[in-house]
Amino acid sequence: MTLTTSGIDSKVLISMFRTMITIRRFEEQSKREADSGKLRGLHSSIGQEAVPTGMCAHLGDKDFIFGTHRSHHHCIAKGVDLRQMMAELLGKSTGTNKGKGGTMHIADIDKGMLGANGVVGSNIPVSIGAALSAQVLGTDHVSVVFFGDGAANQGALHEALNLAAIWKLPAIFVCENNRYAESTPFEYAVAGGSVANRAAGYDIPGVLVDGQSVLDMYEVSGEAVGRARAGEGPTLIEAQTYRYHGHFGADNPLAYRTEEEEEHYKEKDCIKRLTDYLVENAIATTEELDKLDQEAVESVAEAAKFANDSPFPNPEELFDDVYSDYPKGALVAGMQLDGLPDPGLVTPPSS
Ligand SMILES: Cc1ncc(C[n+]2csc(CCOP(=O)(O)OP(=O)(O)O)c2C)c(N)n1
Repeated sequence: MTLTTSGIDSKVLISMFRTMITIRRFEEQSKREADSGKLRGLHSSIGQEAVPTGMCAHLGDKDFIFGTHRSHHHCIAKGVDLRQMMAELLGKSTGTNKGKGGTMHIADIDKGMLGANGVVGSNIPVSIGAALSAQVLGTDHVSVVFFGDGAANQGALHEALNLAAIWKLPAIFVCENNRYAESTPFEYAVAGGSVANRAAGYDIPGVLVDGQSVLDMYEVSGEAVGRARAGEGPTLIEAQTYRYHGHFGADNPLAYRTEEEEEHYKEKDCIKRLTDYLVENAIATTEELDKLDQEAVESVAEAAKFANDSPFPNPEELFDDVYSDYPKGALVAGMQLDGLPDPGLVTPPSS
């Protein structure tokens, strides 16, 4: 291990650079696919790469994360396969969800990515269920939920914070405050001026962090993950970040914010800052980082080719994987559900 001035192993720093540049190149390709009409409802995460990268650098496949409608960066940081992701974006049968989830509903259980979700705030209570499963099973796995500043105003956050606090669940709440919920400014919609401050009401740590600094994100995430693994309970993190594009690609962000504001945040770009740090501290050369960038471009291009060449799902498979066969042998977060009553789920119509 080679510790740097930041106290972070140089291999971890390079790995985080690779993750962030891969997210950016993936999102650029996603936009090209959307512009050519093959993908609808793209919510770009460009600008926010450091938030899940700094957090997921502390997580393994057995730890859980939950995302939002804007979750490509979460998935990539957690190690979801780029080819399967891009195929999912294009609705192809080779996608993570066999093409039935699309950009807003990517999930990969094997990687611990338990789901993006288009319903704002909905994953917050689900995430503490996963945290509870880890506690009941006695593992040291943690559950992390990412959500936006808009979602922070959903009552579900408060219910989940309360339960996680009283039961000391291994849960981490990460608010990605990108300053807008669609076009509504944070200052207008969020009382008290901070999401992190809300932790005080539950007597848990609330941390405000520069979400455009992957070094800072890595540090606060490490503390939160350490607390959760040690049985010391949840942490609420508010990462201040910015989305460079509009809410979902078809809106004009300059209708509700200024070019000066956009420039202000772009000057603090997370990839540029890590690049400068790595070069100035002789951890990597510009040429080495350019090579990693080129590798990211190539793997994204390969993912796009794979996705474009893949078939759409067979219409006969429309109802496959839609209705669960729970409780017959179903596994939820590693928990066997045998013996639970038959919930009498609806069977799909035959025609
Ligand atoms: C329950 C619910 N209400 C409203 C919407 C419509 N909607 C989609 S995204 C969004 C804004 C969410 O803002 P935020 O949580 O800050 O996330 P961001 O888009 O900034 O990443 C809204 C209102 C929705 N999908 N679900």
